[in-house]
Parts: sequence; C-alpha cells; structure tokens
Amino acid sequence: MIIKSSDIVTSAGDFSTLPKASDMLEFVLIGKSNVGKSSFINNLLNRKKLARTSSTPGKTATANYYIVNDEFYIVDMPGYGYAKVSKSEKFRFDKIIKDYLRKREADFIVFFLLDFRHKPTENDLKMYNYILNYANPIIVLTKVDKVKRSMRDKNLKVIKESLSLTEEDKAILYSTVEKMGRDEVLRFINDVI
Ligand SMILES: Nc1nc2c(ncn2[C@@H]2O[C@H](COP(=O)(O)OP(=O)(O)OP(=O)(O)O)[C@@H](O)[C@H]2O)c(=O)[nH]1
Ligand SMILES: [Mg+2]
Repeated sequence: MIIKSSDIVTSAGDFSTLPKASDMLEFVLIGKSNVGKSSFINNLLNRKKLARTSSTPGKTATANYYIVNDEFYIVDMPGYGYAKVSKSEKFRFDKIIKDYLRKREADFIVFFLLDFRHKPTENDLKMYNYILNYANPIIVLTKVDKVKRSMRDKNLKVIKESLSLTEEDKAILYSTVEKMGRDEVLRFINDVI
C-alpha cells in the first residue's frame, strides 16, 4: 500500500468528544506510556512530526484521529501506566482507552504495542486481558533495534509465553530505527480495509 495522504482530524479528551463513528475502519494504538505509539504512526505514515513524540512518558494526552488516504483512520491513544502523571490524568487516560473499547460504534482493529526489550508488566497484562474482551489485537513489539540480534528469539518467546500465545501466533517486530515491520503492517492494513 502507498501512503498518499495523512492528516490530523481531531483530538478528543474523552469518549463523548470522539468523532462521529463512520463506516471507515479505525486502527487504534494501545500500549503503555512511552512504548512508541506516536512514533509508530509517524514511521508508518512516513511523516516526521504528524504525531507528537517524546522521550518523556505521558506525551499523548488525548485520542488523536488521523485520516489516511481518505480510506481509514489511525487513532493514537494516551499511554497507560505512567506513574508520574497526576492521578486524575491517569484515570482519564485509562478511561478513554476502555470506553473506546467498550463503546465505540465504528469497526476497529487494535494494535497492542509492547516494548520488545522487556517482559510485559502487570499493567500490560491487565490491559491485554481487558482488550481481549472486545477485540483480537495485533501484537506489535517495538524498539526491536534496542535488542541484540542474539537475544531476539529469546525475548520473543518470553513475551509470547507471558501473553499465553503459542509460537505460531503472530507478533510483528517493529523498529522505527531499523525500518522493521512497516511493510508487514501496511500489508495487513491493505488486506483488511
Ligand atoms: N530506538 C528506538 N526508539 C524508539 C522506537 N520507537 C519509539 N522510540 C522512542 O521512544 C520514545 C517514546 O516514543 P513515543 O512515540 O512518544 O511513545 P508513546 O507510546 O506515544 O508515548 P506516550 O504518548 O507518552 O504514551 C521516543 O523517545 C521515541 O524516539 C524504536 O523503534 N526504536
Ligand atoms: Mg504518544
């Protein structure tokens, strides 16, 4: 698939201000704070600064809708699990993610992002299990460039085991630095839209 156009549509602070559900498919990014959701969007869409990123967690504070090729939406979400945002912000971040999963009327596909370097955290597993009630997420493992090649098979195995996936279950290895995973994600999107 060729990305011909991409644009921000809107930013919503809570469920009630999300754009009206349409018949366009929505690909929504869920993952802990700083895992690389916004970077994934920029990398996928070949845009440097469409989605704002930061080395400090807690950057994305709203559900941000991007329209791509006038064909589908990509939805960036705030991250969960960052201790340093205020209690009320943490609650709001969690709520918009969960409200979206529970109540969003548009068809959506979840990309669940996990840091390839680490075993999923307690928060990751809680969110993963929550997602499973509403969707069958595509697992995307980020920052693969930060893991030595000799360790990659092992990390993949640990992560799959902790999600109770089998070895055959798919997980997409992604890196914005090594340009890994982009074609696979674009192919997947192209197949489902
Ligand atoms: N080395 C490397 N760094 C990455 C990769 N993806 C993201 N990063 C870095 O990770 C940090 C966080 O990236 P963001 O895209 O802002 O993360 P986020 O999940 O949107 O974070 P929040 O909006 O706070 O929830 C930034 O410093 C990125 O440059 C990757 O594939 N490789
Ligand atoms: Mg972000």
